[in-house]
Amino acid sequence: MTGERNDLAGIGVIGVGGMGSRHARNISRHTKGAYLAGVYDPDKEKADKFSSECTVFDSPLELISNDSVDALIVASPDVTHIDFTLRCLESRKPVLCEKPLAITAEEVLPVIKAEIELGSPLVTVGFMRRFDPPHTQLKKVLEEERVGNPQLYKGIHRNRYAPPASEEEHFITQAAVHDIDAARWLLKSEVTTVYVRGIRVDRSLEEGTEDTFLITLSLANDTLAAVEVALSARYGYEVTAEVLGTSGSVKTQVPGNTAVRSENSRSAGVDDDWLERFREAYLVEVQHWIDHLGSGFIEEPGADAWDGYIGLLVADACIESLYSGEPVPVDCPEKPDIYKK
Ligand code: ISE
Repeated sequence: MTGERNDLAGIGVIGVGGMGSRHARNISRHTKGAYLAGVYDPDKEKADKFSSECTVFDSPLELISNDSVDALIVASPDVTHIDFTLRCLESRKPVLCEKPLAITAEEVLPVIKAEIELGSPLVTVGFMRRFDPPHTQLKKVLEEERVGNPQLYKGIHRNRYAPPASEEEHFITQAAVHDIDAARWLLKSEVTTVYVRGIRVDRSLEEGTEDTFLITLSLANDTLAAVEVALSARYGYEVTAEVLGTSGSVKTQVPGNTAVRSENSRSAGVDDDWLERFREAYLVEVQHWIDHLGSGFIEEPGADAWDGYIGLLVADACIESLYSGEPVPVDCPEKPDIYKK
């Protein structure tokens, strides 16, 4: 490692809003094998909160190129993800980029080209459900064939309030992209057709802006996925996954929400947001990333740039279906060899 502490990887974080701050604090306080070498955020007040723990850089490019930084986490606004990721590849530094990797699939192609030229993946995409214990336990049940062959994935993805996106297509790329990746990952197949319908639940949103979606995915191995993405659920934040197999079904169980009985009633807590619900997943994800940082490459990425690309290819089709009201086919290209795990 070129980091200042030879035995530890120096990690830089670009963007220290809610998500980036969580990554930075996980690196700085809760992981092994790495230290927080630097942060950048255009909001100096947010960045300066880390001035006692690391160098606060005045520019993202200075952070990326600094010798004390071995690898980077990109947690800046979605529209900046692809450019910062490409900059990290130019410096041959592994990068964990928050989802979505870009706004459209086409924007990801230069990253795929760059990694093929480099000869190995350097990019990991932050599909953290792949590290979420309720999801990994469900995946293990499927791999042990305890419910037969998977046939149908059903997902619920509810936010309290719609994320700060202006149009519904951003809701698809910012939120539903998780469910698309979960369906591909759990059913181990590629999407061939999408059908998406939407409604507006939050009446304070502009008329015509939809915040609640039903997404149906058909996959190449004749399996199906049905996902509800409800971004104005108000009561709390919930993500669940269930897979029906040929001899049973398996469903995620969310730990931690105690059941309270009092005054002739029973209640259980519901998480407030993704930072709370996926607290452990983010930690497991970043520790896995650190453990697999090679010099100039990443072994066994959780989700790689190809997953980021295909997720956006499906998201593009979901947006087209949402607006057309028709099913839309998805033509997933052949996976390049460097992404074949
Ligand atoms: C946010 O960026 C996330 O990644 C959350 O997992 C998702 O539930 C939320 O809708 C997104 O805005």
